[in-house]
Amino acid sequence: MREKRITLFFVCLAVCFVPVAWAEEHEILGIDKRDYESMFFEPDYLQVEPGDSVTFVVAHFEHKPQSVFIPEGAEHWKVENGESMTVTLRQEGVYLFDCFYHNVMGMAGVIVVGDPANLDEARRHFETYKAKTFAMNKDRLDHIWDPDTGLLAKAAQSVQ
Ligand SMILES: [Cu+2]
Repeated sequence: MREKRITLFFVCLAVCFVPVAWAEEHEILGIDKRDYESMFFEPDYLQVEPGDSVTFVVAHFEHKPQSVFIPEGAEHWKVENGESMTVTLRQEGVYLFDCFYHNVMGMAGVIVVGDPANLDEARRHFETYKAKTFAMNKDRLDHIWDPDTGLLAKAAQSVQ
């Protein structure tokens, strides 16, 4: 009896801790102003594994991070005014998010979960979105989206 209990205890322990050890937690901050930059996310690019979580941390009500483009089968998110919100990203692919209030200033970012297999579709969406949305800082995300030198191009190469 006692041995069974001890075995059960260790099985429970394993079940409890194994997923925690795998999934990583990340943070993206909404920043108002630093040096000559204002209204941006830090980091504006994250590469994570399926099952990882990302917490959007905003200092006050003036930021409202939300998903803009997501892989098929994933779920959209919208952070309430001034709240922090954690999303768990299980679906692989490229996610585009922005700030509801400051997307016009180029306050946006990208998360890649695992394999960026939907990159072509995401890029088409981003080009249209950028032309429609960004009035300022139009080149802010070029280091991510540039077809040759961008972080997404490198991410796609690394999984091939
Ligand atoms: Cu904002």
